[in-house]
Amino acid sequence: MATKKAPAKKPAAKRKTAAASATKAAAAKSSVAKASKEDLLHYYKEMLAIRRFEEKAGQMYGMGLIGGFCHLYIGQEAVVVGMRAATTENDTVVTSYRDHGHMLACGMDPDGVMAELTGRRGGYSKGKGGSMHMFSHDKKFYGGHGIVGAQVPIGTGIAFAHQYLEEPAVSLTYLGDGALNQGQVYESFNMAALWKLPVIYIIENNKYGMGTSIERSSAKSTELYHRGQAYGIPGQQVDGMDVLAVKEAGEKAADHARNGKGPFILEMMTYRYRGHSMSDPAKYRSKEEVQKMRQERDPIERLRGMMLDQGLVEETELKDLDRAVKARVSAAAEFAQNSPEPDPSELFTDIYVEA
Ligand SMILES: Cc1ncc(C[n+]2csc(CCOP(=O)(O)OP(=O)(O)O)c2C)c(N)n1
Ligand SMILES: [Mg+2]
Repeated sequence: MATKKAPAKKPAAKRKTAAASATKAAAAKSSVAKASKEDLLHYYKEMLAIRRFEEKAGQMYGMGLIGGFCHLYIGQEAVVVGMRAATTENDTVVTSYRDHGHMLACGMDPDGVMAELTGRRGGYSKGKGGSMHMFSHDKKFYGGHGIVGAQVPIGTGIAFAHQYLEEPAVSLTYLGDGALNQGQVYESFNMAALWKLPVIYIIENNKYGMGTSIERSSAKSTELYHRGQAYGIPGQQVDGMDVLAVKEAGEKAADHARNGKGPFILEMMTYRYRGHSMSDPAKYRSKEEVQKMRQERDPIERLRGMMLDQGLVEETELKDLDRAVKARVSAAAEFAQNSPEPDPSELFTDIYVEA
């Protein structure tokens, strides 16, 4: 029987990236002029609130008040805050286990998030879900998923629901650079493009999937925004450490998805300062690399410097804001610790939804 010969692979160097549908890197340049002082202060406060919340969570984990898995978002704050600024309250969010920042950016109550982290009754899942399992139908946050890449078909399904129900909403589906190598991501891309679903795939490229660098896990290009090319999905690479650049790119992507043009991919170039989770050997990157990123690219310091340089705010105004944010986070930690643990009778409740 004659067998079909697989076409010979071109040598890697000769294989070209036909970036036809992908717009070229980082078009978005920050422009303070486009945002009001109130807007800028709001973004600053939102990013700072996530940073302080996560620092507190890290501290409480160290004190044994939080158990199980806990993945901190420190360093990546500009991504969710910029995307939130670019979208509406009708838009839905789904993400991975690195999810506390997404919840806070969606407007979820820090008390409920911290209480869930500490396994208390006042938590979003009554203390029975923990860090990776919180949801808020009210705030349109659909998890919090521990299986790498599994949130992508879910986000695509939510986009299908938006289209089917004729809702003017976009599904913001966040995933990591590591998750992008999962097969179900590409099944989702195909369906989303085929049915022109209103979804934005936001790749948070923090350069590592646990201890594996993007260079070690990519067969060809380490630029991820053109991974939807085979399906005709446009993509853009964005400076994910610049909240204004994120907002600008997010607006463009949301406009595309909301107006029936189908999915869009945003590759956010970002960085996590802490380990993958609370246990991390930290052997896969140097301290200098982390330090350099913190010093040169930090999204909060960058916005702070920008506002001060332009004379938009006084140091004292920012200090007052810092104090208010810290006090809010302390109150959340207090609430969590004062909330009782779930009653043993709750062990088998909320497992199945009766339909
Ligand atoms: C299907 C599956 N495989 C492996 C794991 C173990 N795992 C947890 S997180 C992770 C790395 C994912 O990295 P990335 O998508 O870049 O997200 P980041 O942690 O950087 O936010 C892996 C391999 C898992 N949870 N699920
Ligand atoms: Mg990653």
